[in-house]
Amino acid sequence: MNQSTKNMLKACAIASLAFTATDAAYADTWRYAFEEALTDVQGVYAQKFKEEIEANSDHEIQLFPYGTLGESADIMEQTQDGILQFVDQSPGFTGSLIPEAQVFFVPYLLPTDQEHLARFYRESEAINGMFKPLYADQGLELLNMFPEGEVAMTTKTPVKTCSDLNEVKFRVMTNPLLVESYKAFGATPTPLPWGEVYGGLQTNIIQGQENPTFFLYSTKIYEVTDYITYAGHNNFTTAVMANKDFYDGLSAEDQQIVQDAATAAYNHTVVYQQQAAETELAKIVAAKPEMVITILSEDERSCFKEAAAQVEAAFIEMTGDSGAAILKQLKADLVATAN
Ligand code: 6CS
Repeated sequence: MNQSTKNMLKACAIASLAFTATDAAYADTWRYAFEEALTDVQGVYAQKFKEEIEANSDHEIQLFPYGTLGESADIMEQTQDGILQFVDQSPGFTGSLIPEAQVFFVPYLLPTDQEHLARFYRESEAINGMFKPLYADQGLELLNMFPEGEVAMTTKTPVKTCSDLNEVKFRVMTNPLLVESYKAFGATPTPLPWGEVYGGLQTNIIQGQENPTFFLYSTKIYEVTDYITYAGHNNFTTAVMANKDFYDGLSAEDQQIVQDAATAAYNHTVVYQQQAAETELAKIVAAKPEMVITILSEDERSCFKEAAAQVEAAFIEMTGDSGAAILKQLKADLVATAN
């Protein structure tokens, strides 16, 4: 299918959604789009959310996995416009809309311990208190943020230290702080939507990217890179939200059903994703035994850790008092949920 046919089909799909969504507040089919496949972590959350809503109400959830309605930026726009009722968009993309959401890209801010992370996202005041009004300002009701696993760098050449990233065009999600981060790591950051990553690596337009392990397997990124490197510098954060006008228009009972479904989906997903990194890494090794997998030593991580201070300063510069307050609270929340 050529690009103009694809664009036309997408336009038709969106037009038909818009047509049937005129009474979204009263309809009992709610549309939910996310950035991954049905079997990926966001899909696991979405399926549980759907199961809970449908078990506890007469409403139906229609799921739109990655690619069915466009890129991450497209599904956010459709949610803000009220065409979709729910969306999962990661701060990696939301950072350009809500600059404070870039806090999740300060390297080494988040721990790698997944149980700590599961407590942190559930209980954090920064997430559940301070971020809510920032999302609300963009017409979004923030329901949950949750972890998808430690991110690994995948490259065509070995990475043992920052200087190995010199001249590497490294794909990042489209937010300015991630660009700062990979600049500080010594690479040439290249912001791109997800759909351009596999082809970009295949044609050598880019030579590296980062993502959690399960995604490296499910999207076959291991086919177009030869080295997987864990520096412990970040965990992938994602967020689920509703269109705020739609949410505010629900009855108190329906709002409670949505909140309960979000809690159930969260609890289900944090358990699921804890084992995903290990099982999916084993699948990569089985599919490509020559893949070189490296966990950097403390020594090897030192230049990445040193770069973190520069990225944190850039975050404060970009977001001012509001970002500084969120960062401070988030650090306190991490300490409070440590055990
Ligand atoms: O790197 C990305 O763009 C994608 N990574 C994940 C794990 N989920 C969705 C996102 O589009």
